[in-house]
Amino acid sequence: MTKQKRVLSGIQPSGLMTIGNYIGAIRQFVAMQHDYDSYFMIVDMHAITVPQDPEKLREQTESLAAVYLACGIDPEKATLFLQSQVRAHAMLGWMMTTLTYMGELERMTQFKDKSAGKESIGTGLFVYPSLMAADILLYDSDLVPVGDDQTQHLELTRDLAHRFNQRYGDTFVVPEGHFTEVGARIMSLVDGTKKMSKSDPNPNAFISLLDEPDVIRKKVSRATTDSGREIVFDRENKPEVSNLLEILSAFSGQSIKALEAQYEGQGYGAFKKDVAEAIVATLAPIQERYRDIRASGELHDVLKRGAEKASVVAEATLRRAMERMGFVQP
Ligand code: ATP
Ligand code: LTN
Repeated sequence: MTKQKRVLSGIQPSGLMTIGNYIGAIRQFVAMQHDYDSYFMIVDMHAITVPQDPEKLREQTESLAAVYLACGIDPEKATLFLQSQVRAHAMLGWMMTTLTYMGELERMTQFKDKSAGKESIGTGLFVYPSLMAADILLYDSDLVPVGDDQTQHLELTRDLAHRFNQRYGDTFVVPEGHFTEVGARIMSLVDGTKKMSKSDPNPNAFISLLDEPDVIRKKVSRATTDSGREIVFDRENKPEVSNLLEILSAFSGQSIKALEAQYEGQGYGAFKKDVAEAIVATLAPIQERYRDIRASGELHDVLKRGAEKASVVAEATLRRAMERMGFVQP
């Protein structure tokens, strides 16, 4: 029997999960857990690269763990864990930081976006990609499913793996990114040129996985659209309508081509209604499971078992890397 390939990914507990995270990330994780040896984590150490209120961080971390489970991650199939509960991330993160060049980090668009206009920028935000590289390399990950906003970070991870392997001898598996075609980048509902983001200060810009049906309907009906009438996919000239088409396609399973044909000659009103209802229908059962999981108290057990399993793999890789780099072993 050939060894199953290993998949690993992570999401920050930096706010309520959006439908962008669902389409671009979680939905893929759920599908992949059946065919791969899967590790999914909540990257709480990445979340603190911008200021977080401790109580809120704890709540958001638990909420995200429950969302993973509610969306269909099965802890019997996949290892679900908190990054901060596997200490090897901090150590390998530091080792990776020492291999990373300033110029490489200065080029990262996520850093540029998140630091723009801020006066005091934590150095953690700057070295974030080196920690992400450690997250991935610790598990000998073959595939890393992420939205296309993570392309640069993944390229750096591959470069760092090569650099380490060249300097110290073959140590790390060089991972591949795995990007979805439909929905790789869901855009903000108020600005079709900006990514939908759970940390957007304007709640009308995103739909959270836990939004009530009426809130979803309201947000979609108020979503920005251009003054034309045509429902066609044209990212350049009609970014907002294209985004809604992409969302409807992801939630209904119909191709964008088929949707364009279906809505030919119709106005935005009926189209937006269908977009909202497709989202509501998918999220209703997820929300119900979410409430059950939060009420059951099973979360801590699942996370504890996940961290134990992840630690075994991560510690073995860390030991190998430390030895190669020249640390004295106990
Ligand atoms: P933040 O606002 O805190 O930066 P985020 O909403 O961008 O958060 P992350 O935690 O950075 O989300 O990302 C989790 C996963 O979801 C990643 O794989 C990312 O690529 C994916 N993702 C995030 N936003 C979108 C989006 N708008 N469309 C598709 N995928 C997305
Ligand atoms: N940077 C990613 C989150 C992240 C991640 C990872 C994703 C941190 N470590 C390891 C995949 C693998 C983001 O902002 N979406």
